[in-house]
Amino acid sequence: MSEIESLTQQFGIAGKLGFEMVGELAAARVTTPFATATIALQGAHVMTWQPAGQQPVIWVSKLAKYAPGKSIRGGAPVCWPWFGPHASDATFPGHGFARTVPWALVATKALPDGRVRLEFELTQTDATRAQWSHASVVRNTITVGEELEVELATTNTGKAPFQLGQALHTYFVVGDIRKATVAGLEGCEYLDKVGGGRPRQQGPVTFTQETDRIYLGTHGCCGILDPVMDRTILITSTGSRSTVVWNPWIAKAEKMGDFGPDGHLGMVCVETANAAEDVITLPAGETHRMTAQYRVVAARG
Ligand code: TA6
Repeated sequence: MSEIESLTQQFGIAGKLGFEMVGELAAARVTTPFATATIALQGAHVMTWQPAGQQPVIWVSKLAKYAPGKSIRGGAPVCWPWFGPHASDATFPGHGFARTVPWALVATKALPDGRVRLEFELTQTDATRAQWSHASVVRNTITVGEELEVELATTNTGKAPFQLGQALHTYFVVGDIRKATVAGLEGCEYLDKVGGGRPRQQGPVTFTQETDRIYLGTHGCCGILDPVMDRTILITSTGSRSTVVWNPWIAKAEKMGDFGPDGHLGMVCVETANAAEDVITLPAGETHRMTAQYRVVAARG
């Protein structure tokens, strides 16, 4: 029996949840009256989400690669158990290993209100334990409906506290980054990874060059205002003290090689995170839950 057949037999829900290969990766395909979505088992990685009657909300590059051990350019990558470069070992993968290793699908459910929920658990291996020796369990629970809900839950199953950095590194579709803005971060201090320093955000975030900022002490609600697509993407979060805003702009996107021509124009990352000085110290036996909810509202009431 193939992996797809086995997944279908164990977790499929007729008319709502099936499984297919996307490139070399097994993926769940969710179909509800409210939205469709695809989620790769590798990384428990939401690749697409499109509410009914809407254009796609989650951006994925036309040049994205779908192969074991490769990070997908786009979607909602899970950055765990650290964000950015590893604190002491430059050979460890940026943003942690979670997004490029297999996760096990542990449960699926068709909810009474028509949404579909999938729960994934990262499968620890000798390779992951070599980079992260702390006893822990991490689950990513994704609920597909008119809103997309993602909950990243980390449990410390060991005997000592550990530090946890994490992000839902979500790429959103915008009509033209030069006209889009991000509201809700006004007054927050941010680590400017392009210009340096810790400025304070004045007014909405606008995009005229490479933008790579870790907003600190953020309060769980922001929005991407898109006048070209005439919509706002609302992002609400819990268990997150940082918000990362990123657009690589022209040179960085070209250098990365998997954005495609002018790929940077149609996307922006607004990441629900605990990064930099906002990392979490998780006591033994406790669970930290970080959630993000995405919803599209028409720009005009
Ligand atoms: O979240 C922004 C960022 O940290 C940028 O600095 C850039 O490196 C981006 O993530 C993409 O990282 P990736 O490892 O997915 O190519």
